[in-house]
Amino acid sequence: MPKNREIIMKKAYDLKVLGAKLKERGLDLGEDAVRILAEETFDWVEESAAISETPYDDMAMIVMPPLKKIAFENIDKIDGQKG
Ligand SMILES: [Ca+2]
Repeated sequence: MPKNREIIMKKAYDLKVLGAKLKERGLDLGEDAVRILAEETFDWVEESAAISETPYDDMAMIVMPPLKKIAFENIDKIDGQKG
């Protein structure tokens, strides 16, 4: 599936835009699927940073807690219900 360049993001880290882009490419993910994807991706990045030789990803870990907080708050809004 080709990438859709028509969907424009106007608000930073807008998951609705990401969801729309993924749906256009054949991945129609609900809140639970997005949460699992985010949890595993964050874990994968953190585990990689811990064992990699470059110090740059270790520095990036400083922003992980607030980034994860923002991400999971937004993911919780996907189905329009709390939790
Ligand atoms: Ca929710």
